[in-house]
Amino acid sequence: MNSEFPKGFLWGGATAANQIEGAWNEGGRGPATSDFARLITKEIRATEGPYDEHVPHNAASKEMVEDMKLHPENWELPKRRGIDFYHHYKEDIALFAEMGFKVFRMSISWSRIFPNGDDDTPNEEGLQFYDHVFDECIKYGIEPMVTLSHFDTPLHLAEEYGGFLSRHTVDAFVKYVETVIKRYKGKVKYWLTFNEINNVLSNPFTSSGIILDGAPTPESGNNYLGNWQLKFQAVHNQMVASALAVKKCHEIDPNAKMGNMLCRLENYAESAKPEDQLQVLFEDHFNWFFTDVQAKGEYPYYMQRFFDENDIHIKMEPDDEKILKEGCVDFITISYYMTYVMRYKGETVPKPTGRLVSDIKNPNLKMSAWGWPIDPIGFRITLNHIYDRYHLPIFISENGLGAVDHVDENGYVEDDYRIEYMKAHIEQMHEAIKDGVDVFGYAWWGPIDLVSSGTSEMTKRYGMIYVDYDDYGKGTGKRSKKKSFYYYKKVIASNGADL
Ligand code: P53
Repeated sequence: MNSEFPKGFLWGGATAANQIEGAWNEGGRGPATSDFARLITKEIRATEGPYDEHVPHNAASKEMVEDMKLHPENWELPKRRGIDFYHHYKEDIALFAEMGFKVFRMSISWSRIFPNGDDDTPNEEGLQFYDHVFDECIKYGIEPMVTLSHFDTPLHLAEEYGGFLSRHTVDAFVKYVETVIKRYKGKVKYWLTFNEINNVLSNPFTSSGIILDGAPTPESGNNYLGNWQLKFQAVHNQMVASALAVKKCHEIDPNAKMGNMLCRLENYAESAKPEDQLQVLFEDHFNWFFTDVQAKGEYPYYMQRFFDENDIHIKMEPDDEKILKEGCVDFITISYYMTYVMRYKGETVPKPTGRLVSDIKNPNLKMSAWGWPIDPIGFRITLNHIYDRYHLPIFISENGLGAVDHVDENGYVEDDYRIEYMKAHIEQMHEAIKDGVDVFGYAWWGPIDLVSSGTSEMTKRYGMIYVDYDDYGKGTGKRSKKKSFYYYKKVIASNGADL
């Protein structure tokens, strides 16, 4: 068997506008929900509980948003700063090119194009910024892959319309999509609709623009994040928006392709008890559901019982089912970070947890400093499951390790732990390809250090390029190459043969 990856394999890295750009109020950009995501440090997690359990992921209530507007000095809001990619994109893309990137996954900030999300005309300065970014990529032969919405709904749509709870937001999204696909036709061939669409369940604020009443408390935990009726309605509207985006893409640019993006949760049973395995099935359904609709174009049979027994009623417009059928994605993308352990909860009908990290530890796996289990073999398993289910080409839109890096006296980071993680995951991805799974590319999450999505920390670094900023935006912003930079460069140069 060939030790290389398939010819033309798209090696590269992935980012998101709200975690890198900064310049949140420059160039005519309007505010987005991500500008109201607060820093959640280790100290805050220690007093308020792990962020995914007690401090809801990226949540902001009406009261918090108001206070952040009136007293921004009282809040630490790192996504407003990002890593200042807005002013450094040339330098950063040159470094990606030096590593040999074939693909750069990034997102467009919707409120840079339409400051309120639903303005009559687009903001030309915002459109020009992305023209420059794409031109820079193309100059080096790097294919841009662009996420249309990555956890940064325009704030105006969130405040006035409840974000994706309203069809007004769907219409505004479609107009935005039409605008950017027309503008960047010929430059962008790969598009993705909603980043980790399933994270609506745990992250309704930044993801879907749903602002809830009342501040989260340790007691309220994830319940604070709204009821299922609300969230599944927003999900439905986003599914329709996603299908309409696929249709627009095909109409406007027949050479372009549109993919989904699922945060893949691969689940293991805690024991060989059938009940634990049943729990795996339940949890799997809540994860597959999103891709089943986006790739197969209809609601899967298993959701009906969940909806019926939980009194969930999805309001559909007359054409919705037709739109979903006609707007199936061309390829599948996933983020893969870890696996989850399931124990039976005694329910006949499942309840989605909306958890981001498993509450049951897997004793067989090591964990990252943020408690994320490291499971390369799970990656091979998950790729086989996906291909078996959809038979569509797969792109890995995210995989990576968040870690604390130490800069030595020479200003160098020897991140062998990151290299080890990368090597193990690439090896297992290769095994999956040998199994017959059609994987056409791999994007490392955060090839350059960026602001964390979940906690807004800079301390949680993913990069092969170090960025000299701390959690509070202090530092020079200087970029430097870590040991993993040279490793990834070698991997790409050998098309995966030299690991
Ligand atoms: P951070 C949780 C679990 C898995 C993926 O996450 C997740 C999250 C959200 O925290 O999100 C994706 O920065 C997301 C990226 C994000 C990345 O994973 O919390 O698409 O925006 O940065 C890593 O460590």
